[in-house]
Amino acid sequence: IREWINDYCKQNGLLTLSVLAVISGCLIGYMLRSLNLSSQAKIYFSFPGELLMRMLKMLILPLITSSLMSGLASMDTKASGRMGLLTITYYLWTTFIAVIVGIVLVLIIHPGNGSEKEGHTGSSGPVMTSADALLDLIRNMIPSNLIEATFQQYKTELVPLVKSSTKESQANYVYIMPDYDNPKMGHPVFLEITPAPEVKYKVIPGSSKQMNVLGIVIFSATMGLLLGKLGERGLPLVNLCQCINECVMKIINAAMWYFPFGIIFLVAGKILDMHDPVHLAEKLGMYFITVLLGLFVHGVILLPLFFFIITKKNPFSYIRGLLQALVIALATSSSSATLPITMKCLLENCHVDRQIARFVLPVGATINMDGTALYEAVAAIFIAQVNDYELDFGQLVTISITATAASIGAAGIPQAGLVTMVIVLTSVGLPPDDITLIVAIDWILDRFRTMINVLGDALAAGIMAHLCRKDFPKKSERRDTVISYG
Ligand code: DAS
Repeated sequence: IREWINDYCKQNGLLTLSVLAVISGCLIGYMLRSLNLSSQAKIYFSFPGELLMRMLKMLILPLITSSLMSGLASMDTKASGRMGLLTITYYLWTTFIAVIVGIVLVLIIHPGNGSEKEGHTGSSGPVMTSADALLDLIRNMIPSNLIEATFQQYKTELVPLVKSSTKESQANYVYIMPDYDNPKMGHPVFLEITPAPEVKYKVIPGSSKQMNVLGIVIFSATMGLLLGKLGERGLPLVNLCQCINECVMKIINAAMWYFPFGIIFLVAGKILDMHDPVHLAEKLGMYFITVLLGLFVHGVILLPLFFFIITKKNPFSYIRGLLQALVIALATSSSSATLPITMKCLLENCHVDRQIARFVLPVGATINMDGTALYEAVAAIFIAQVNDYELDFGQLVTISITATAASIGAAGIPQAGLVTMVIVLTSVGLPPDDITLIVAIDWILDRFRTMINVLGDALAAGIMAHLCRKDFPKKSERRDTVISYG
């Protein structure tokens, strides 16, 4: 028994601790709600969870740049070109399938029937067109200042766009994305306030300086490919990236033992902040179930089926090696923040070739968001149903395309999918303000869709490792080869 316990702790100790941390975080959060803590006390209580998020955020830039630059530089361009094309094609295919799953389910279940729209006025003031929103996303993908864009991550200023002298006194919704860097804000996921009638806020993608990792990925991938062409002249930088990459993985190993502790406070702090869950769930229950059912069908049935069909391997033993990353995705609701753990799981538990993981994961964490795409399609059609707005086939096709595009543009940070949903809503003439119908429970659904996003990326890496096994035969570490030149 002692040996079994020893083996179990070595293999699954951290995973078990993390799962127990999520469960105890929920229980502690619900118990503390009855104490009606002050907002200051909530901020102090959430502090260990904030440290966890900062640790993970700190690793994103060095991990992505060093992985992509060293990974691509040591690949031969023919092989990396083929893998890149296969990866992007697979990502687009699975994202589009996720959207179709979502649309079919929301049309069958029809959750938006009979939901009353409580005091929601249509959008007033400048309406964000889908073209503006789409342009804004592309604008965000090419940050004018790479370093600044990185540090803008998770920061979101909500710009008071419309200072209307409206007289209506309905509760307006000020939606503030989690701003971990601004302690005054604590962790407000959603504030329902009734500001003075003269001010009405709106969320638009442009107002959120959410760092879009895609800009960094494009830059790093380009640098990696160019470095590969430099041959020996590029070796010093390639070696540097290899060393940074290995050091980052060692830091991750060390930081991981803090994660269960941080997860307890991160989850409990969120629960402390949330609104009356029962009241909201009554109204949005069917919508909530529709999204979760869609994520289940896509993540537990379709993605593993694709994996099995292509690799002829058991997908669930592969997924078992990813459980730690899926728990972190659930706790942090951020694909980017989970990336270091996903990388570690792929390399150590799933034994995916390092060069493939270094390319597939960072690209996937930014453009491959099956969970988000499914969610945005379901949410848009749910909002149409609540508005008794019958969508025709052409509009459903528009939603499937814009939901795919919006998920590609969403950053891997908490609730990014909600912000990019403006594109989908405006593309079929729905009022963007109706986001407020679903925002209160978005932070819960965000966790599950982030899990599916991470799962999709990791399964893609396993599929690419199978399809490109001839291009990247199992060899001793590339680093030794490169260093020997050095
Ligand atoms: N939280 C995002 C992610 O990290 C997903 C989303 O907001 O839809 O993948």
